[in-house]
This record gives sequence, C-alpha cells and structure tokens, in this order.
Amino acid sequence: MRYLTAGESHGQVLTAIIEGIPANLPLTAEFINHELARRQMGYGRGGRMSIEKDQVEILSGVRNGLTLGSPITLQIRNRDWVNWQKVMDPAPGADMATKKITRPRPGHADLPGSIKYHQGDMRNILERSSARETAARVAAGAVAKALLREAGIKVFGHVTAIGKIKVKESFPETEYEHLISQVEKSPVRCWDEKISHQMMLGIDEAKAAGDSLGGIFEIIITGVPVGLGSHVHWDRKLDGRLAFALMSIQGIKGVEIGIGFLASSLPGSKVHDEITYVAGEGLKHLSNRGGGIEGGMSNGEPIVLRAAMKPIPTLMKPLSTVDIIDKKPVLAQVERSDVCAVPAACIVGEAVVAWETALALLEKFGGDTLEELVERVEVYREKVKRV
Ligand code: EPS
Repeated sequence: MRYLTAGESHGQVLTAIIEGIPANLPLTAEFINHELARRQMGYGRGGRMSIEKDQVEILSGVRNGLTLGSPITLQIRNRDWVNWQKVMDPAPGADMATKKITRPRPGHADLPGSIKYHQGDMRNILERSSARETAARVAAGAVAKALLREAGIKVFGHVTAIGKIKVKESFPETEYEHLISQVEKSPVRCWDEKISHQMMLGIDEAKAAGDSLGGIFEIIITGVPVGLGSHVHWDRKLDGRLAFALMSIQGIKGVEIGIGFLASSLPGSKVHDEITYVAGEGLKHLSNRGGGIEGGMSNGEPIVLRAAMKPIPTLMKPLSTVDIIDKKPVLAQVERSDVCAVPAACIVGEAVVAWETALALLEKFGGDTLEELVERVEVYREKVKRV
C-alpha cells in the first residue's frame, strides 16, 4: 500500500493517488469530507480557511461505494485558484512579478529550498512546502481510517498544549469515549473547556502581537492487535515508522511515544509496564507508560504518541533576514498565514498515523479483499487471547 500527493498551495487541485487498498472497502466522499472538514476547523487559522471548503472528488478505484482494489485517485480543488490563476499558470507567460518572494522567512523552507532548487522566487518553494498539502494527506488518511475501522482499530487525537498553556495528557482507556466527545466540541481540540478558553486567549494575544504559537497534540490508536511492526529490522519498527510519519508533518519538531522523554529520568521500575494474565483476554499490561509499543512492535495496549509543533514561521511582525537579490538586511516577507495551526496538525497527525498503522496491518495480514483481511485479523485476535 502506498500513496503519492501532488499539488501546489495555490494551484488548481491537490491530488492523492493511493494504491494497494483491498477491494470491497466501503468508501464514500462524505466520509473523506468529514475528515477534511475536521482539519479545516481550529481557532487561530488565517483568512484562507474562509475561502476553502475542502471537498473530495473520487476519480478512480471506487464503484458503488466500494473500493475495487485498483488505484484510488482523490482530488480536492483549491477554491483560491481563481485568485491565483495568472500567478500560478503552468503555461509560459505566468505573472512572475506580483507574488514574488525574495526575503526568506527564518524557520521556513524558503531559504534552503531556493538554494537547493536554484529558484530566484521563493514562491516556487512555498507553494509545495505549504501545509495546504496536508489536505491531500488527510484524504489518504481517511481511506486508511475506513480500513482500520473494519478491523476494529480507531485513531483519534487531541491537543494537549498551545504555547505555554497545557492540559493533562494521560487517560485510562475507559475515559477515551468521553475524551473524544469533549475534544470534538472544542475549537482548539482540547478536552478541558477552561483550558480551551485559555488557549484561545493565548492565540488572540499572539495574533495581537504579530506573533505565532506552536503546541503539542497527542494521538491515541485503540484496538491494535499485538505484533504490528517488527523487532527484526530497523525499518520495520513500528515506533520508528510512526515517528517518521508524524515528523514528516510541516512544523513538527519532536515526537514522543508513551511517557517519552520522561522515561529517561525515571528508574526502570517506574517505567516498564508489568504484565498480567486476564482469563479470556490473554496477556495484558498493568499500565501503559510504554505507549503500546515494545521492541518496535505493538503490544496490544493503546498506542499513544505525542508530537510537538513549532510556531508558524510567517510572522506579521517579521524577523530580520537578508534579501537574496542584493544581500542587504531586511525584514522577512509577510504573507497571509495562520497564527496557530496545532488543532489542524492534530487531524493531520491522525491521518498519517492511521496510514502507517493500516500499512503495518496489511503487511502482517495481507488480503486482496476486505473480507480476507478482516477474517485473518479476527482469527489472529482469538489466537492471541489463548496464548
Ligand atoms: C500556509 C499558509 C496559509 C494557510 C495554509 C498553510 O495559506 P495562504 O498562504 O493561502 O494564506 O492557510 O493552510 C492551508 C491553506 C490549509 O489548507 O491548511 C503555509 O504557508 O503553510
């Protein structure tokens, strides 16, 4: 199973081509659109979100609401394209002057990208490094979520910090359903109403100061069978793969699994999760500080991951930089942007983690059809209970 995304931020469309999804998976545009809408929500977004209303068109690989096993093409049109047609025209003669960028923003892909690809106009870097691309990843992730759902696996995320304002981030599995319902009501995807409000005030303050804010989100995956990923080779380790998936999201600077960095400061007796036997359920852990992964493999407990996002590099009160034309000191380019995109990044986090989990699931169980896959997962789950 693999996918590619294509499309510039202000180009005509974003596209994802997904290959390797088993046949007979129920899949509708409505299901994908729901995920796209969740990504578009979030307090702290800029003017662009009032222009876009992301809607997927399924162009191939699905018939009568079911996947065919053939490549699935998903397309999202950029509504803003009408305002950028002359600037982004693929044909010779495009307007190369109006939106030209020569003052790189510190922390942005502008500078290294323009040197690497030898571009005098950093717009040619911005257009693809933009987090607009994540809409395509969320569409692909929605397909993965649909597949996981059939195998009893759920992925959901919540925001635990925006700037310095933090919320509790560790929950027993029994509280997950309540957590999800609270989170979906919050404009910053935070389960605690009071802290949500403080986070929004923090975003307002940053906006007023011409600044931006980062934060942390947590992703929880439930229902994962034991043994996804493997200890036998570095590139098969599930923790490494999930960390890569999260780290590949624009702006992510750190990833933790379970108690993460805290584990380094505690003795082993306070870190490792003791093992017990529950009749009818099999071997279990008494706690989940390991975040559901041991030895690069899922261990049957919920997988818990956190990702830290840096503040967005486009600042309305810009930092100093150098104009690449005359090398003179100037202030960085100011572009329309978001103040905080952590709630949106959390949905992207769900998507990329869902994709990687679905990939690991298919690697272990295989199957050309959904029926084959689900049957194999169920037989295995029963076997594991009897270990
Ligand atoms: C982004 C800048 C803004 C964001 C954009 C990501 O877009 P624009 O330059 O058009 O104002 O709104 O995010 C999205 C468009 C999106 O769909 O998430 C950037 O530079 O990364």
